Amino acid sequence: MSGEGGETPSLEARGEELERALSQVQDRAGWEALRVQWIGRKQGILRSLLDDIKKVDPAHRRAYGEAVNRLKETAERRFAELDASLLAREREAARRSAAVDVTLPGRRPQLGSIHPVTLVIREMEEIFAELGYSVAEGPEVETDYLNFEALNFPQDHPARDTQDTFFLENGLLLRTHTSPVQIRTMLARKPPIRVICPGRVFRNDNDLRHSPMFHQVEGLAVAEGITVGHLKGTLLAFLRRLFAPDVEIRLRPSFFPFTEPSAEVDVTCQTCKGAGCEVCSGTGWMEILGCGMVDPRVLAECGIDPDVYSGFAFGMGVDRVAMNRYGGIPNIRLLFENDERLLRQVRG
Ligand code: 2NL
Repeated sequence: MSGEGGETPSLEARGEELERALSQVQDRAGWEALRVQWIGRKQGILRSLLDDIKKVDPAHRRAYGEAVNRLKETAERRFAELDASLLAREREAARRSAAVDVTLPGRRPQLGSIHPVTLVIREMEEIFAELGYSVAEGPEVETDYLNFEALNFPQDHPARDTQDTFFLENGLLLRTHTSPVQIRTMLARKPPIRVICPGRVFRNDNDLRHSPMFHQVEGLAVAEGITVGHLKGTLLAFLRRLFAPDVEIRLRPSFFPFTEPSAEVDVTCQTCKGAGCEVCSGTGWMEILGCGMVDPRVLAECGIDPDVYSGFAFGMGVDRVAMNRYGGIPNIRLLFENDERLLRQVRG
C-alpha cells in the first residue's frame, strides 16, 4: 500500500505491531512510554509515517494519507481504551487494599492509668473512711483570712514568712495548705466533725526536693472530750494500715500556729525496718506528718466554744509517700511531668 517496495512494513503490519505492544503494557508508565513512541507529536511512529508521504508515488498519496490517518485514529482510540482499563484496574486494586479484613485482631485502646499521687490519696481516704471520716474539698485560690488569719497567723507574724506564699490580685492567694478547707467545714457545721481534706497546695519553693505545687492530706476531729490520746491512737491506726501492721510511731514536740501542743510524727523506716539506712540517715525513723490539738483560738474563730469542744488535727505531704510506695521514684519532679514512661509503670 505504501508503494515503497516492501522496505518498510505495510501499515496493516504496523497496526498488528501496535496491538501486540498494547497487549503487553503492564502499568501506567508502560502505557505512557508506548503512547509517546506511537503518537508522540514530534518523534512518534505515526508522525514519521505521515512524513513518509513525500516518498510515496503521487498517484498513491491520497490513499496512503487516508490509511495512515485511519491507523492514527485507531491508535488514539486504542490508547484511550487501554487508559480506561488501566484506571479501572488501579481503582480495583485500591479498593481491595482499603477493604477491612474482618479476620484481623482488633486494635486495643490505650488504657490510661491512675496517677501515683491519686492512688495514695485514695488509699488514705479509704482508711479514714473506715475510721468514720468524710472527705471535704475546697478551692485552691483562697482568701488571706481562711488561709492565715483564722488559723492564728496574725498579720505580720513571722510564721507567715515560712509559707512562701504565692499572692494573687485582690488580696487572694494560692492556698499554702488545705487547712482552709477545715476552717470552712467548722464554719459550716457543728461538732462532732471528722473530715480529711486532700488537695493541691502551693508554695514558692522549687529545688530538687521541693515542687511549687504539691499535695497534702489534712485531717480534723472536733467533739467533746477529744484528747492527745485520741490523736495518737488515730494516727497509729492510720499509719499501721498505710504502711505495715507492725510500725511504731514516735511524737516529737514541734510548733504550728494553729495547734497547741504540736508534734511531728515519725514512723519506723520502711526501707530498713528501723535498723538505720541511707533513706532514714541512719535514724531508723521517717518523718511523716505534723499534728497537734487544735488551738482554742482557732475553734473560737470558727464559732466553736473551746470550753465545750476540743479537737486534734494533722497534716502530711502525699508526694513523698507516693515516691516511696511506687518503687522509689527518686525526684519529685518526675511525679508532675506526666511522662507516660513513668505513669505506665505504676499500676494501682
Ligand atoms: C504538716 C503539718 C498540720 C494541721 C496541719 C490544722 C488545721 C486546722 C486547725 C488546726 Cl483547721 N490544724 N492542720 C495541724 C497540724 C499540723 O500539718 O507538716 N503538714 C505537712
